[in-house]
Amino acid sequence: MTLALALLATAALGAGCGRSGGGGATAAPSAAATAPDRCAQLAGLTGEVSDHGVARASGSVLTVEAGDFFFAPTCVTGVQQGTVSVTVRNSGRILHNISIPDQGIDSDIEPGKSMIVPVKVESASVPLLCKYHRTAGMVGALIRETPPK
Ligand SMILES: [Cu+2]
Repeated sequence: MTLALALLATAALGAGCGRSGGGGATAAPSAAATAPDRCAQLAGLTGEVSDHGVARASGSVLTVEAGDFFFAPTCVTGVQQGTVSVTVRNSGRILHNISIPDQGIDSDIEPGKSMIVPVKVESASVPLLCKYHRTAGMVGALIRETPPK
């Protein structure tokens, strides 16, 4: 199932690069359809991903919304290397959590509250998750700025 979706995603991305997209073949808006695939692929996210899009970091200010049951944006691209401060705001109606196990980050966030989490961005992609709703696809990632070649 997951593999099939990934293959579909790849095919959709390939089609999106050309201008041949006739539209109407699928009900989903093309932007929404391609962004999550790209996000999951870039970040190497596996399993269920409740995708709420890709957004670029604006300087060192990163804000991620934790909703029921997703992170939005799900992938933040262009994140500076080093330690960044990520503001996670729980816009949902229930308790959520921001966890980055590799970095010992595991913080609960009450509904309506925000939390600023210092995150080390060294690798190309730093996956994050809500430990309570991971299986519901409440995952995301910070994707490092690609160094100029
Ligand atoms: Cu959650």
